[in-house]
Amino acid sequence: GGHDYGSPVRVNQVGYLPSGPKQASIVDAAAKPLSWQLRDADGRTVASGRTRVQGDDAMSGDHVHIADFSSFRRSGHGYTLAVGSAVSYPFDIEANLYDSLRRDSLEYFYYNRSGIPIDAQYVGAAYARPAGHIGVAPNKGDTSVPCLPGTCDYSLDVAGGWYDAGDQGKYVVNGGLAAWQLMDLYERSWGRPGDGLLAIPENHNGIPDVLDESRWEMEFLLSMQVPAGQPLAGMAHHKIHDLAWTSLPTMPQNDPQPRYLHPPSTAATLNLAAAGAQCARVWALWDKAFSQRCLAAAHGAWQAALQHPAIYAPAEDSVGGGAYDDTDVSDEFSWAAAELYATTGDRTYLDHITADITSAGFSWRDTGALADLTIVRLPWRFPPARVAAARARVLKVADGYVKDLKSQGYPNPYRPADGQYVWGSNSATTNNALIIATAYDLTGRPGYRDAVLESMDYLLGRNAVNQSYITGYGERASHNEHNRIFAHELDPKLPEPPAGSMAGGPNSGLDDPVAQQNLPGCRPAKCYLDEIDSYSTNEVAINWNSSLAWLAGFVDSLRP
Ligand code: 9MR
Repeated sequence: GGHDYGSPVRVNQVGYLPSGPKQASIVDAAAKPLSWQLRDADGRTVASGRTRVQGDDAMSGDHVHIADFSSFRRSGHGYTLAVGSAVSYPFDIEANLYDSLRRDSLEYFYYNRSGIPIDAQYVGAAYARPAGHIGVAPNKGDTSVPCLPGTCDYSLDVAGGWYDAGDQGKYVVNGGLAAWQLMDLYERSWGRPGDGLLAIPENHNGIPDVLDESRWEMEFLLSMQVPAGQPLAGMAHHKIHDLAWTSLPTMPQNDPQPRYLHPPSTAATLNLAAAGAQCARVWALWDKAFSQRCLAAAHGAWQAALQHPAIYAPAEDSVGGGAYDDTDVSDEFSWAAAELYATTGDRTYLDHITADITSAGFSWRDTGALADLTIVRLPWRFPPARVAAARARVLKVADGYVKDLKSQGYPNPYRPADGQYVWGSNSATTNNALIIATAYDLTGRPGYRDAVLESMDYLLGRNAVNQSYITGYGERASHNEHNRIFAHELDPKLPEPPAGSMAGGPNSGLDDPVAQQNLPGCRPAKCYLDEIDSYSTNEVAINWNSSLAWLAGFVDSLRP
């Protein structure tokens, strides 16, 4: 209670596709349908109707009505939806609605690159900054990083990659997933639209920009592999980050902390194997030498993981960086085997593909579903019986998500069985929507497409807090994500997060003091604060934006 969420009429604050579903969610206690009016920018009523009573929404506690104006298809700007005296934020109806989001959500990665100056030519003066962590004082630098004292006696050059999130650590498990999602976006679109899409330094090198961007991370992942001749050769170090948490704001080039390689883990190693195998596949056409480097690293990682199948990153190792701990790596084995099989056709990997996609979806910790997604992405590379089974499973899981979405007052394909929203719940929304989108690619059934578009509605304002979780998109969008670089809320001289970044979203765990103080007793879908210090509800992360970028690419590709 006590929070003012503004208008009870909740819409996608960016808008709707002319040919897509167009619904609003309205918070109203009325037990009977209400009348609604769709108005154009001049205030003229262009359509009207009555709501459907959806009822009490479990995740928000709101009593919700739904207005459906899908049959209205006229493009335009500045529409509003009115119910009684309440009026929504304005929105557009446009075929190219998602054109800029697909680019902004990918350019997010350039803004977060480590080890390279961020050039005003691409990002504008406000976002330009010197290279971070290349060994120029006060940085200790990522060009020669030792292991945590007593854990090894070599140093590695692990400069480059993307900063994880609001912190400037670099982690192999979610880095592998993020790189995978960008490469999967490439594989889905067969390289279209290719070079020149993004404002990044490589945008005129004749190679699709999404591959260039994913390579920035892939090179870092490769550098995290334990060198030959060392104990645990072939394994991947779990992560590299500061010894202690730095304060906000801290620009990367000003970070004075010593940084260490943390010990290898089986999970990180299998992430490297999976992303490396996919890298070998997608780069075969563009850069043979790099493709071969990726494949060699993937092979080495796979062998090392077989030899050391149970080395886990400790949950307690969370000072100066996140733990990213995971003590079940059967799903990582399965995913890596699927990628290696898809790339090499070597039958020895087939027996290791053991994890099925389930309604639990996927995350940096649970990667089993990715095996099925790769099988249906590349059906000609897998035995037909495997493809048929994977396809049936993907459709079944997608059907469940569509049902979950439709069962709620706000259209979220994420409806956790335990009734709690996780840290980064918006990435569960986008990852589940990605699975529904895959079902659409497999079948062309409009119901899947509509559910993906409605998932975008949820992210862009048709939700319990009337909030667009994507910076720069929508009238009431997140501005204050937890971030050391774009810390405008703390220092007005610094910029806000650039457009196209996704906040983690409601988290009923309330895992930070600011959330605990301000959100006691919140219903899961309302446990969100647009405050820079609420890292457990309002952080960004590479594996969340990679999912958003995938999805934005998908919805943009629905353009006629
Ligand atoms: O995304 C991670 C989430 O699943 C975990 O519950 C959470 C706590 O361990 O950590 C999240 O990842 C954070 C990482 O540990 C450190 N960098 C910022 C990440 C996003 O908040």
